[in-house]
Amino acid sequence: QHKFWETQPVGQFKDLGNSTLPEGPIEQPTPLSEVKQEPYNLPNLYEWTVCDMKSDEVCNEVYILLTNNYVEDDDNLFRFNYSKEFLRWGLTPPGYFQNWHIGVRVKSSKKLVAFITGIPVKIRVRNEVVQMAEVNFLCVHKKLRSKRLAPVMIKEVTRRIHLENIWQAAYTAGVFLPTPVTTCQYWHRTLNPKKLIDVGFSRLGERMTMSRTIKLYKLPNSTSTRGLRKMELRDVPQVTRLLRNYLNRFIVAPTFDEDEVEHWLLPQENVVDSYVVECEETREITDFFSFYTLPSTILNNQNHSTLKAAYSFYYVTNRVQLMQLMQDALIIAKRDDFDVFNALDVMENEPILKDLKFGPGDGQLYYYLYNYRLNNVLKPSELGLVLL
Ligand code: YNC
Ligand code: MG
Repeated sequence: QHKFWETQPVGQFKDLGNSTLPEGPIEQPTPLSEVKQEPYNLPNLYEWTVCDMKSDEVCNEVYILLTNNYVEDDDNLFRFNYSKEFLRWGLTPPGYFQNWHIGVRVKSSKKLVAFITGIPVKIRVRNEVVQMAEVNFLCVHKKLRSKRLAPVMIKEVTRRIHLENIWQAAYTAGVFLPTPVTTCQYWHRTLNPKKLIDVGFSRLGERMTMSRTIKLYKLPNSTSTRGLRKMELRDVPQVTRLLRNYLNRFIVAPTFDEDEVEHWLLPQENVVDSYVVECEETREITDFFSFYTLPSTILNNQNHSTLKAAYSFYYVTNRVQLMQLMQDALIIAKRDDFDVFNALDVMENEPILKDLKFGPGDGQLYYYLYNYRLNNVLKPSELGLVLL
């Protein structure tokens, strides 16, 4: 069934529901001297390369590979189009390892044909904070598919992570593998109905006209939360405290320090946006939300070439209801010309999505942990982790 995944320290299908197995690491760390010191072998025409994402030239090569070969929806209408600035941001958080940004080139032409990345992250699972890697952006050029290159890429990134004395990882995928921690769903809130219908992202509902649809998705012109403003550098300590505290309510969630909050949440144009609610009397920050910018290329449409999508990221609610905070996020995204606002059913999202006129997407997003067993499958609402 899964010739590769059956050999890996991940929860296996045959062990599902077997509660005699202990929670936690599946395999113990080995001494670093026993970790394989040389890279795995690639087929002869190819070679490994480390991708320096701070180099404009290399970043552009990665961008081109992903733009043409990365994740598409089930109907092949759209393909993720991560921007260069986004890729650089997503891959260079505090403490990142450049040699976890792994490419494969054709030896003769030096053309970049495959990619995989890891970044370091501390993730709390119940009461245990575990140093992990987040593995993402696995991509093999369309012409090199189904040649078992992906397992070599995964083993190589694993080896380099082990060499930093890190033994666990978190990752998400649209494919079902042994075995998900939880299964999530994307929900989509239409902001620009006409365009979404034109490009086949959504359809006109039954007995709906375009003008009724436009009216249905209309939003107020201005936000309703008093004291709402863009996050600034000076907010980092307060946002860090709020977020650390808020994320404690989930079974699996990252723990961010101030440097990480600055990196992941300080607004960057066309990459990430964050807003805080500042109490007008005390000047304290009470609430906060963020979203990232991830456009998709629209494949084969005469009139439109990109879909501008916002993705709900981390947030904290205290004084303000999540429903109101998220509605303000929609209003801001609409003002900033996004076509659609997406959110997973993680954290406390699920109960508010329908009321805010989000509709469920097709396809699932599966969350996985490498070398860490959980006794039960989690509910999406028990998860406080959002990957890019
Ligand atoms: C996938 N997405 O099951 P079995 S998500 C993990 N994640 O192995 P081949 C995947 N494994 O089942 P292809 C996977 N997709 O036989 C496939 N696999 O055991 C497994 N698509 O390899 C698959 N990006 O090379 C099978 O397949 C084996 O040529 C087959 O290449 C796959 O980034 C892929 O969707 C995905 O570019 C590269 O289809 C290719 O098809 C492609 O014959 C479009 O591979 C883009 C796309 C995936 C986005 C992502 C997360 C990746 C996580 C990888 C696992 C990390 C584990 C933790 C490592 C660190 C550990 C520590 C410490
Ligand atoms: Mg392959």
